[in-house]
Amino acid sequence: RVRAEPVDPGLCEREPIHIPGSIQPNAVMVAANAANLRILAHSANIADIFSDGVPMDGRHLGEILPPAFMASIEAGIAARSLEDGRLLRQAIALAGRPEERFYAVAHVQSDRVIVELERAPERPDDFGSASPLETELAVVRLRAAKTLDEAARIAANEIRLLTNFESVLVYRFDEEWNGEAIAEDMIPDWNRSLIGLRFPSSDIPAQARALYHKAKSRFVIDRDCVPVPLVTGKDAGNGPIDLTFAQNRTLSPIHLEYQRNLGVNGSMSISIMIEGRLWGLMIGHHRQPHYVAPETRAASTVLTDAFAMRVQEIEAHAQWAEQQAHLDTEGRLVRSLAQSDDFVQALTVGSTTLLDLFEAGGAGIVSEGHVSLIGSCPSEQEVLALAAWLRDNLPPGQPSYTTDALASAHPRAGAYTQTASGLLAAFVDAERMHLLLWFRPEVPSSVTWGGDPRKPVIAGSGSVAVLPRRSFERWVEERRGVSTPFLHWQVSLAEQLAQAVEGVVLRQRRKIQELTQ
Ligand code: BLA
Repeated sequence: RVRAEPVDPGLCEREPIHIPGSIQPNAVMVAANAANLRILAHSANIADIFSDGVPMDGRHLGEILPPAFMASIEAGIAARSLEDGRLLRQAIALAGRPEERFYAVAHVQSDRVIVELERAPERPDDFGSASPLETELAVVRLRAAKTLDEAARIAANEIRLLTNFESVLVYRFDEEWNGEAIAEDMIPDWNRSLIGLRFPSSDIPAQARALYHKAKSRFVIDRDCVPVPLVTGKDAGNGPIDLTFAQNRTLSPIHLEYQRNLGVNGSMSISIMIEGRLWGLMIGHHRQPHYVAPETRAASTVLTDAFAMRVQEIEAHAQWAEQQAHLDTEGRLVRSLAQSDDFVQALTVGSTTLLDLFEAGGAGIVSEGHVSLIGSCPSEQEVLALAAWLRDNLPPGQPSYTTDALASAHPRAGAYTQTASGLLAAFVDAERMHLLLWFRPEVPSSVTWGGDPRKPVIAGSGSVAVLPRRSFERWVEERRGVSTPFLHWQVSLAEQLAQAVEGVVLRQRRKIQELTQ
């Protein structure tokens, strides 16, 4: 299988994207000491909003922000309700500028209060505006989706209507953090499609995924804007200003280069969280700069959460239905175990056998050197060699083992990939003298990548060490020696069954001891 490693994976992952030292120019930022509310840093464009603003260093936040907003900030600090990414948002007017509205966001990070003030941009036609009614209707449509694909299609469409991006993609991570665009909604005149394409994990490196796990969304208005640096005062406190939760953080220049290569200017990504895991991203693309109004940003986050909840419901229901059928089968096997002194016979002979579990092509038991096989399996010799390999190579105490590409772990399995590329093994005893095995056949498949995943970066020049790839040309990888994977619940069910077998093995042993005494 292709491992998607860049030239030096560390280079991408080491970029400290939470402390870029700059923000996007449509906002002004001030940071103050959370204990005394004295300003200790601000963005260099402070005079855009506070024309008498310089010097700011050491002034009290209350000198520049309206009393009602200050009261909410102080209450939030006291109640510790502005930490861990929780935001205070208010539309405010500033002294001396009654005709203008500013969108203000405040939060606390590392003992600092960070306040961002945003002005509506000059081109109102770029506004997508979300009404609560529209959002509600979108949630109703999402709720009606019966499958993951349908829910993803509806979500991409609704979020595009809401935000006016030219394209919205639902991007789903796999187990190795590669990702796939599983739904796409776009305007007809953009001659490009990313649906169905796979992208290597290095396109969204580990520290970015960790950040997206915490902070739920990012909006880039203009990829080519000049970042506004943060200016720190005499006493800026400990360390650089952490912008993990800042709404107007500038994004990694390497990523902006990637966007350029993709032909994207304004963009959005919203984290799709399912059961505390970063499941994917809702991605928005625009060929021109694109501003999304604050209410609309909030609405798209809500809608993305609604999508996440619907996916969780759909997946939980599908799993429940499937699990139910297997629980019945397992129940029958456990009952026949209880009535039998010969567990091999109980599990391999009769109307219900091991082969009825887990959609396997073959199943078998290894019991102290004896092999019993049903269905389509490797030979007895090969199964014995596999059992020995499992005994010798797994850490002690591990109750089971599963893979969907056996030959890449156990080279001798290369001889029988057609019958057994997938393996689920559950161990009856700690010494692994008794094993339950399920085999799945190879399912040849192809994965189409958006560019060659073996070359996610190209070497930069001068001070720039790496650049993202330029080409997103389709690159087809043929996958051999891979089966459909065994799922987590199937592994635990197999472990349970192995435990039930252990009882029978012990009973058999006692009987033999009694007879021989
Ligand atoms: C971030 N990379 C991202 C983000 C996306 C992608 C969506 C989130 C930031 C955002 O909101 O735009 C990748 N975008 C994609 C993919 C698709 C898409 C896969 O539309 C497909 C549909 N990226 C590289 C390389 C490096 C890299 C080689 O390709 C590093 C050397 C880095 N990507 C990188 C970094 C970030 C990122 C550092 C974080 C950006 C930030 O939040 O500051």
